[in-house]
Parts: sequence; structure tokens; C-alpha cells
Amino acid sequence: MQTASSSSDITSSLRESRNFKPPAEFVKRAHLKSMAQYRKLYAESIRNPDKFWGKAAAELEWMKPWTKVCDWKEPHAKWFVGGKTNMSVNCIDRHAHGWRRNKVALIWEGEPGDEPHISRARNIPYASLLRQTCQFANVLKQFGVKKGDRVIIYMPMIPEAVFAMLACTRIGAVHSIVFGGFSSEAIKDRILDCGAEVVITADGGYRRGAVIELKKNVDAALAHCPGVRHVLVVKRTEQPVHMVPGRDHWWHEVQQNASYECPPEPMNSEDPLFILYTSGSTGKPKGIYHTTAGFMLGCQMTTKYVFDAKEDDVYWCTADIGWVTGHSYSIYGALLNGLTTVLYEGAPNHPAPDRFWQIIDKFGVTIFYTAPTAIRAFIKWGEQHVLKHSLKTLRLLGSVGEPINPEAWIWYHKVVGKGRCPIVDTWWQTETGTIMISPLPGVTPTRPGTATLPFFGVDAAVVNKEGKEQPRNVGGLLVIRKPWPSMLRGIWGDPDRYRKQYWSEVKGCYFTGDGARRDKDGYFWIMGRIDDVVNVAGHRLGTMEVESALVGHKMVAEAAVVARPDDLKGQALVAFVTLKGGQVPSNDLKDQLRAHVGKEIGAHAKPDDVRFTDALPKTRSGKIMRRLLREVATGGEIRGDMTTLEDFSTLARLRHDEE
Ligand code: 7RM
Repeated sequence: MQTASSSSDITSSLRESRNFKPPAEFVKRAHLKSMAQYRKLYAESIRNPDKFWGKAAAELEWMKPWTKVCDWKEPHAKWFVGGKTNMSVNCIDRHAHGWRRNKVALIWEGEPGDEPHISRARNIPYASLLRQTCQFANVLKQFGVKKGDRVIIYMPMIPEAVFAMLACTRIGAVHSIVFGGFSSEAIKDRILDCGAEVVITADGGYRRGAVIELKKNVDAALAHCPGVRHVLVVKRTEQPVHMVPGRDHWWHEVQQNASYECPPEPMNSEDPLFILYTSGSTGKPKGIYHTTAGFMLGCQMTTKYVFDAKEDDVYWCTADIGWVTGHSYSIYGALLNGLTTVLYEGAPNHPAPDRFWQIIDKFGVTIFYTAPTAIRAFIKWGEQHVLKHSLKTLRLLGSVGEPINPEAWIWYHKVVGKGRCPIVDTWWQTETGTIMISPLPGVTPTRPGTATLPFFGVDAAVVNKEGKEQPRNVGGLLVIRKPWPSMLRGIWGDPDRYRKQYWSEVKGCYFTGDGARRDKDGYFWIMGRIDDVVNVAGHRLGTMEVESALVGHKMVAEAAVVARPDDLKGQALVAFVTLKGGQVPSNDLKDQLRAHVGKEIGAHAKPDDVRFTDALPKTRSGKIMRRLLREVATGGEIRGDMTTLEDFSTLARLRHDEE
């Protein structure tokens, strides 16, 4: 019998054979049209990365050309050494000074809809995006913000949040966005870790009809952050807030006398662009940081090719800017390509569960990018909400954040995409900065549940602990064997943790923390976090496969599977299951679900215990926090960082149920 530590083989038993070719209509207009074209470019990008990336980077605007494309001394990469550029110039000026000046850059929709007292300019053209960004950049300067200073942004999804990000990049300040749903505790940790002296926020934000008191949370955090000199506050909800004289300032007041012109700071390619905190397994949040040029190029290229972005697209990535997907795809990737991007402030089910579909029809969205957790919620709410809207402008769908279970993939394809839109299942991480493994929509035949093949320049592989490639269809560790332009440059203030976490698990490789297998065509099937791999009676299983099987049952909405220690089998599986609307938990249903997993995967994968719950503990970006469920399943203490948990009551209920 193998133990978990003696082998990195993971048994993978789920098989999916439905195959979807890119529709001919789509291929006709696509940037890239054939597998041969992809293979040729991919081979070039791996054989001669300097040449490949050098050519690609020439499409961006530079203030000074680089002298060396890549300087690699493991684990530190420098890209476009010696070059100078600026993110805001590439996102805005390039378009605002040319024929796109009146093209809409941002379409913004507030959650409360069209109520006149809160509605504002909806369509922000590139020319006005430039003015607003420059004006706010001047405000930041006026408050003493300089190149290299860190600025915390804690805001709702409103246009000012975008102006704030871009204003930081204009003057070379490093933004660190804290998701608007986080607590004051989380804000405090992040301010202290990065040493920010300025915080940008709003009086409040709307979420599911309620007001989130952002300013109040900032005030509570600042009681412990003496280093913060100024807070700039957007008036959004108009509820009363406390303003500390000398420290706090209203955005609309301080920007009144600021000039519309602000020369961009020439930034070295490797100057830090932003820090984004992700929860680690320890109590301390990890500040992943990215630098200027490589990240910018990654955003521009992947948006163009993975989303097949065209001039007339209306593009909507639903991610909040507090998550990496919001950085790379709601904002930077879209603007770098001169696209029109949609920004929606609120929840998908407010005032009704068809809000997203209403927005798609209202603005004529052509490219729609969302997460499996959202798709599963839509399935749970019922397809009648989707079918009320035509969705006829959609031409491409994307998925990100978790493995998308085949059930959800097929639903997305049929009900949302009407069978006509390719789906790009994009695998990547906060750390990778941009999409790493994904179909190209005019090129790659897709199969539900696989992110398919690596993007240009990405030398992805599935290996064992010794770094040797696994045979086809054997699970192992997902690694990247070469540096890529948008890779993280480190963990803020903690170089040792960076080396240890990412560069010491497998010699010479970046370790993603994910398990995966490749099928006969070389497609990558992500099996979830390696921490979620369990060993049941000698079988190493990815719990995600068991979850996928459970969600394939007609009564199940969502499932999370974790292990608890078991005297007999080493580990035993516990499944936490939420049911679709109208379904009632019963012991009989438990047996049915166990039998269903037995049929789909095999008897070894049957959960020992099935527990019904009304909700699962998730992060703000919708990832199930299995670490917490493991603690619940073993009846132990809950430890580690919980600042990313979306709803504490879920966890409290789960613990209560157990007693
Ligand atoms: C973009 C983002 C990263 C982790 C990653 C995976 C999981 C993300 C997919 C996926 C399977 C996908 N950044 N993940 N996308 N797993 N298929 N298409 O999510 O830093 O927040 O998370 O998310 O485990 O390592 S993240």
C-alpha cells in the first residue's frame, strides 16, 4: 500500500469524452484559426522565448526600449530589462489620443439600477477616462503620494475605483486593492503589511439591496494603523459617515481644483505595479506582487487571444476588482486592447435572479467571463431566469476560479451559450498574473472539465516529486518549468517564503500547488489543490472528482468533499452537500448519493459520511474553503487565516449541526 508521501501519483477515475469543435462561424473571424497555427507559435515561444516575447512587447508603448528580454536567476526573473513604460499610458492615452477617443471604455451599471438620485454617467469614453485618471492622479500627488508608495483601495465596483487604480499606475504608486466585502481586521492586516499611508474608499457600497459600510470599516481598521495619513472618500450611498478633520477628504471636493493633465511617470519594467493579498494556510496574509511590463504584456496578449478580442466587442468579466481576475481581465486586459468593458456594482440576484442576463441584453455583451460557483448558483435558481432574455449578442463564454464540473459546463453551453458559443475554461492563479492554460476559442476542441492546453510561453507539465513527467492519465503535480512575463515577483516583504512556497517543492520548477493529469491529447485536467488530495485505503484521490460526481446527481446543487482520519482506511471521505431548490434531505438520499459516486467513480470513492447543509463556507471569490470543512469534519479547532471567508454564519451553522 502506498502512503500519501511516498508517491505523487494520484488516481483519476473521471472520464469525459464529449468533444466540442470551435463552430465554423466563429473560426472564420477568429484571430487564430487552427491547431497547426497554435502549435507553431507555441513551439516558437518555448524554443526562443526572448524572440517571441520581444516581438509581442513591441506592440505596447514604451518610453525607453528594453535592452534584454529576460534575465533569469532562479527564482528571480526580470523581464524587459532597461525598458521604461507606464500602464496608464498603455491602457488609456494610446486610445484617448487616437481614433478611439470617443469609444466607450467603461460601461458602468450600479446595483440600484436607474433610480435618478444615484444614477451617474454610465458610459465613460477613453477621453474622459484619461481626464478622470489624471485629475485623481494629481489629487494623490497633492496628498504626498510618490512613486513606490503603497496605496490601499477599498471600494465598491464604481468607476472611481478604476480611476483610482489607473491614477496609481500613472504616478508609479503601488495599489493594493482590498475586496469591499472584507472586514476591518483584513484591512488592518493589509495596511500594516504593506505600510500604506493613503487609503481610498467610499462612504458605502450597494450589495443585494443593502448598504455595506465601507468607511466605517476603514475607520475601525485605522484605529490600529497610525501610519495612515489620509483617507480619500467617494460619496456613493450618501449615508452619513464620520470624517476625521485633516485626515479624511471627500473625493469630489479635493478633485475640484486638480488639473486634467498629469504627465505619466516613466516606470522601469520591473518597478512594482500592485500587491494583492491572498490567504495562505498560516495566519499571515500573503502579499503577492507583480511588476509593470511583464504583467502588462501578459494581460494584453491573453485577452486578445483567449477571448479573441475584437474592436466591436462588448466585454464583461464579472469579477470584482478585489480579486486578481478583476485586475487582469475586468480592467487591465480589456483597456490594453482598447475594448469596451462592463462594470457592474452588485449581486447577480438583485433585484431578481436574472440581473446578469438583463445586463447582457441591455448592453449587448459579446464576451462573458464568470466563475463556476456563479454558474452553479444560476443552475440552482433555475433556467427560467435565463430564458427570459435573448442573449443573442453573446459569442464567447469563459470560466475561471475552479475546475468547472461537466454538469455546469454543459448547462453553461446550452442554456447561456445556446450551443453556439465556445467556452474557454481558463486555469491560472493570482501568482501567475494571467491565464496559463486555456483553449483558444477558434482553435482548440474543448471537452467539459478540461482547461486544455498551455498558452504561449507557458511550459506547463505534470510531474512527480522528483520532477519527472508523469505518463499520460496519471495524476501528479502541476508545475511551470520556465519563467513567464506576468509571473509574480515575490511575496511582499518575505523573500524566503516566496522561495520556499513556490520554488522548492520540485527542483527547478514553479510549483502551482495544484494537482493535474494530462489526457491522451496532452490536455490538462486540473484536479484541485494538492492539499485536497486524500488517501483512502491506498487510493490517492482528488476530492474534486468526488465533488464533480456528486454535483452530477440531479438533486445536488453543490458539494465539498474532505477527509478525516480513519483507523481502518487511513482517511475517510466526508461530503458536505447543498441540494437544489425544493429537494429535501433524507437518509435515503444519503444512500442514493453514495451509490451514485460508487457508480460514477468506484466504490473506493464513496463518502463515508454525507452531510446536508444550506450553504458552504466560501471565499469572497467563490472558492470553497475546504480547510475549514476539514476542521469541522474532524471536530477540531479552526485555525489559520479566516479573513477571506465570505459569510461566518455558514461556518457557525455547520459546527452547530455537528453538536
Ligand atoms: C484566477 C484565480 C488559483 C487557484 C488555482 C486552482 C483554481 C483557477 C481554475 C482552477 C481548475 C480552472 N486565481 N483554479 N482556475 N482550477 N480550473 N479553470 O482563480 O489565485 O484566486 O486561485 O484556483 O486551484 O491554483 S486564485
